[in-house]
Amino acid sequence: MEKTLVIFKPSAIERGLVGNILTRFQQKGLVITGMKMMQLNEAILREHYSHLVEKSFFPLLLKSMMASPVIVLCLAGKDAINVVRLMTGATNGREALPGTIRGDFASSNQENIIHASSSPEDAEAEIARFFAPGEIFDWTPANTPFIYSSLELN
Ligand code: IDP
Ligand code: MG
Repeated sequence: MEKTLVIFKPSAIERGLVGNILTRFQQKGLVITGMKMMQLNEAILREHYSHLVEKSFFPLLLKSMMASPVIVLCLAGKDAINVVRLMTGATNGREALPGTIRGDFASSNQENIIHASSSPEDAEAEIARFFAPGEIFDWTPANTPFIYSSLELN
């Protein structure tokens, strides 16, 4: 199954949204294969957001992402990267569609509740960035035949 990385940002932690968002992922049929709380620092954020380090808002983004511990999550499922991005919604919470996580919980470009990997290359690098190999559990829930048809499970 494809894996993707999600970060519950300080905006999710501070606002008590962890349970709600985790429930959404579980209801969708995504499988938790790794989960832990950690305090991010500037070094890991410069790597994670390397595409944004030159932006004028980057210092504020750093501060925002270090404002509290975060929870990192490795989710598995068929097409999990795309499924989770669709559930996440547009970057700016004011433009994210209702029904998406950002559309339902965010009103900001920066304070937008979760991070989700945006490509297979990013997902692989991000999972390795935030998890040691022994922290990811490859397991198959017993309910899998009720989540996917046998044709979808090859
Ligand atoms: P994404 O999280 O939807 O993939 P990216 O463009 O990769 O969006 O940006 C990473 C994060 O940087 C966003 O989730 C948001 O927290 C922050 N960010 C992006 N653009 C802006 C901006 O214009 N102002 C403030 N923060 C921004
Ligand atoms: Mg991104």
